[in-house]
Amino acid sequence: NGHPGKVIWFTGLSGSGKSTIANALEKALHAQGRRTYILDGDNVRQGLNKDLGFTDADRVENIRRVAEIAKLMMDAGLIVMTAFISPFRAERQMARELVGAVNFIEVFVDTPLEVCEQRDPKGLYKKARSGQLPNMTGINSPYEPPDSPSVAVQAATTATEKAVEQVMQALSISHGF
Ligand code: GGZ
Repeated sequence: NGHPGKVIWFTGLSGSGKSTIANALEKALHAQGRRTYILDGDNVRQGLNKDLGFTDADRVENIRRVAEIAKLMMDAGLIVMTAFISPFRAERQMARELVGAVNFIEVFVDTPLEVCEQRDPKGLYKKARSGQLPNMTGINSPYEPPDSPSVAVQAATTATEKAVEQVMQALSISHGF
């Protein structure tokens, strides 16, 4: 079943719940004694990728570097979760090919824009709506939903623990976990 490590690639809008589900999934994996790491904006965009913003080109480069790091960490035997918007199909496909399809689980956190916009914990959607933030995903920057993700979570109407079960099930079915 491929590599002992895996890459669980979350994709979805800002505020969709990617990090929440990744963190809950990490707890479940730890309970099974597995070693994990979560890559997200907080630990990557503040450091390695602090030269990058939110233009299309910068997002492409952000995701390219994230995919490369995820692969290295997977090679070290970790279950790596990535929680980035990763708005473009082409870059997610690139990540899948780099990591190897057998080791790659794509999780679409499919929360409607209206719900994300209502949550708006950082006020980014409001800023974008009022014309003060260019390139906000879903407002004035595109999001391309996956065509055939391993898992699609309706996070607005699904309890986090249920979402974790969905991902765990996908792992066991297609990856021999
Ligand atoms: C989207 C933005 C933007 C713009 C700042 N568009 O909800 P958050 O705050 O904590 O997560 C979002 C994060 C998105 O960064 P990613 O690295 O995941 O994006 S990508 O995969 O497209 O490279 C959001 C915040 O950064 N943020 N400005 N204009 N999200």
